[in-house]
Amino acid sequence: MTAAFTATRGNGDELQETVSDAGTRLTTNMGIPVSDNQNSLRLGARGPTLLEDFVLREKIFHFDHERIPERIVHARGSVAHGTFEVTKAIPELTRAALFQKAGNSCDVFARFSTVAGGAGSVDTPRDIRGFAVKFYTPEGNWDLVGNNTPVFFIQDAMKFPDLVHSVKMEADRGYPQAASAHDTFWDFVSLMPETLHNVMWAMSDRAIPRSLRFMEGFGIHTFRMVNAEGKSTFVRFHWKPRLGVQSLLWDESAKLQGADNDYHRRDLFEAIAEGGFPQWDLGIQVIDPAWAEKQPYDVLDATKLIPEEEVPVQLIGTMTLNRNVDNHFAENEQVAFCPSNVPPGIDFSDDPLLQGRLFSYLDTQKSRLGTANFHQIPINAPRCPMHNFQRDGMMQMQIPKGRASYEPNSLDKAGEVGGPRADTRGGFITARPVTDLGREAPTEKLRIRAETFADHYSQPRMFFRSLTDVEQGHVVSALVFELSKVALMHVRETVLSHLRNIDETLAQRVADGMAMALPAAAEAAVAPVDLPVSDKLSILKQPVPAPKGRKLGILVTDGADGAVVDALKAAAKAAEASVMVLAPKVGAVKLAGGTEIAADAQLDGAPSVTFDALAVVASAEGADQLTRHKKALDWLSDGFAHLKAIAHTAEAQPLLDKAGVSKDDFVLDAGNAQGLIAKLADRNWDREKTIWPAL
Ligand code: HDD
Repeated sequence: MTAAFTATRGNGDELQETVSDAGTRLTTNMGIPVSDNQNSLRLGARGPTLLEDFVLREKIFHFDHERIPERIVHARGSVAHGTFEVTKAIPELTRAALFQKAGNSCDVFARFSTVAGGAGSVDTPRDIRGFAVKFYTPEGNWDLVGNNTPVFFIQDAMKFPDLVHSVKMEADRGYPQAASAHDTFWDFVSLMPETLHNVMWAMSDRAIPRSLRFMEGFGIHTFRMVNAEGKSTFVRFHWKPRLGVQSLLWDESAKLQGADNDYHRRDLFEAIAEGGFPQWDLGIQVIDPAWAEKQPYDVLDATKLIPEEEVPVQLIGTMTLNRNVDNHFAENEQVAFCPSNVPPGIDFSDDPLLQGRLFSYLDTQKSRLGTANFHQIPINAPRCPMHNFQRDGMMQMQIPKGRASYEPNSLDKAGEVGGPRADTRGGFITARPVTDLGREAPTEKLRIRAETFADHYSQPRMFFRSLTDVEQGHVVSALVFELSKVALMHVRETVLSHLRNIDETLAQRVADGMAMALPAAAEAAVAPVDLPVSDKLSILKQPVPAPKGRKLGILVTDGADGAVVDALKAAAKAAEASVMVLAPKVGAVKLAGGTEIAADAQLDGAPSVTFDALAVVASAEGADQLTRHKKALDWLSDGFAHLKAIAHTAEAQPLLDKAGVSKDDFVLDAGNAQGLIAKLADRNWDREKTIWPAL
């Protein structure tokens, strides 16, 4: 076995990160050569298997232990390696070495996840997405463990186990998997109005992203940056995708769960494999304490966002994901994120949710990875020098030399290696407690929730009212869908009573959607106020993103015009979009003129939900055959219902008619390749009104 060493500890010792088995001899784990990997050792050709067979026993023993406990939340994740480059130095805010100079860079490892489902669940349920990034900085690892929404469900870590128990599969029946549309989640929501803001985001299009590449990320909590003089500044972190933000439609995301369980994981992997490296800009909102003091909410409250219109996001760096993992288990399953990993210059705030997280992650990694030495697993190991006196433990991979395993020691005076010493200037110094958010310095030990955290309705109202009519309609439909699955009537009613405090029309529409009467409004601890709308919270108020990174599906039949296919492919390529050609049979399509081309996929295996826009390049005969092909009709009628652009040859018209595709601005001639590509990242929202009943 040959080993390629890539991660160094900087002390001369190298970590084995990747192994290549190419051209090697098969051995047991102890290196004993194996002569036969097909047959166990038995007495005679048909006799009993022998206990003596150490090759079989070791192989089965290892297999029996191949799994580690899955994460209690965020079990299903997709990962990639990349780099982070600083685009704006911010020494005035932080002493972190990484941010001292524009152009500084470090390796990163990103993991995106769904929250509620198990590791083997689907990619496109309605759910919040995790957005965790490990920066291997020159001063140790910084883990920014965020989500794709700027707020969280609860204000205090004390409630996290309850929140998670309520949303996971119900305890007695073991279902539903990866879904919030059930009694226990909504029961919890109905009793905990602080959840409502994140619930509104979860019911919006944000919770069904088009893919991981089209999501924003948020650090959520207010963090602190500390400069070389020890001055601390409160900040919030944002990730802005270069490809823009886009979501699926609910029907599309539900159908994708059957069409491609791995839709998001595949999308990320393929984009990187094909060189379409996704990028996000990292931004910060710098919070002025005097401004914070005047707000009707507390910036230490993780259920509140800070509108970008009020505090603009300043971009400070760019992440580029450019390398797929070599091994899903070694990297995705074994990566251990801990919000407590911060380099000098980045620090925590007193947000009570964040404070609880500082304990939970370190603790959970020990139970997932089985040893306090999980930091030595290559994906978790820092890429800078790491020296201390922590010793031993299960799965210790290092062999520390010498007898200095304690400090202070004076062994160096006797010519021995005395080991590392604390760096009083360069080391991490916890920021002094601050009262500069205008709040009182803590004096008593109290088990209470601050009064400044008490308004649970104003920001959900702001979020809802910041959306376009189309987006508001989606929130209403999602609430009706989820609450209709709630069997406990009193829970439905209590949720409606909270919705009234968010927005009366919202509550009325949801009640109407369930044919229920509106109950009295819930009693609010603090009466909600009308905050200014924030256009940045809406996806559809932003300009339509470029077609880059999107996917066009071209359905081709025998006798089709190859020049039209080529023109569509060329236009997509020029726009850095990808193309898949599909045909009724994958092996070959005979184009007009007799040329044969192979398709990339069979029609049955590539439903239109997996594409951003569609084209049908068919001959009259080919189109006629497809009018009797259920999958071809579904392909088009789904694409039309999902508001996608559809280009087609004139010969395909009977097929479109049968599939119920009627003429509109997004139904184009297949010869208009540029027109189609221009609509690749867009949807025809006007069409929605004619297809989906408004609630
Ligand atoms: Fe958490 C995992 C994000 C609150 C306890 N969380 C986890 C992951 C993400 C988040 C992205 C997956 C990490 C990975 O990819 O390995 N969590 C958040 C955000 C929160 C949050 C954005 C609020 C702002 N979490 C939170 C609280 C607690 C936890 C309040 C407990 C007190 N989270 C965990 C955990 C997990 C986890 C149980 C499960 C697996 C893991 O940590 O490594 O410890």
